[in-house]
Amino acid sequence: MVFHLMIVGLCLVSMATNIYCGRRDAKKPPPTAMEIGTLLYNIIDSNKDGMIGKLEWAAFLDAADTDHNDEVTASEYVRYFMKASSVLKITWIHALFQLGDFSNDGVLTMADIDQIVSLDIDGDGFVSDEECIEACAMILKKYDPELE
Ligand SMILES: [Ca+2]
Ligand SMILES: [Ca+2]
Ligand SMILES: [Ca+2]
Repeated sequence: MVFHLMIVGLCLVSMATNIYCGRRDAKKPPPTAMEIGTLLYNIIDSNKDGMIGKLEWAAFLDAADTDHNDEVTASEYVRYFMKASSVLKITWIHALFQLGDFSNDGVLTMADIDQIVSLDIDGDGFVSDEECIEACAMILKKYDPELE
């Protein structure tokens, strides 16, 4: 009898611990705008060298363009990033879509990529990660004022 009570007691303790740990996980602070920008940057920087070259932009467009019409719509874009990372919110991905759509026609194409590449100040064919992530963070905060 005493033994049984001990088992029940142990079970209760372990359940309580599980619940407590679960709650603690849920309280994990949300990512900051800079962290989200970095995350998005790293997804496109496929060879992880801290720079996004034109070929990487092209590869990204190709991967996101599920119906292969050479245009990436907002929903193709959202689907691609939601698959790539589970912490991203649709609002953030939409904000970044606006940032990349330089021609403002609602789709991302190589013409937009040419514009992004033209942000490359020193002309080495790469847009620096700092500039890119800062631009991402700025627009994220504009669309989601709760972000830090
Ligand atoms: Ca790269
Ligand atoms: Ca498409
Ligand atoms: Ca466009």
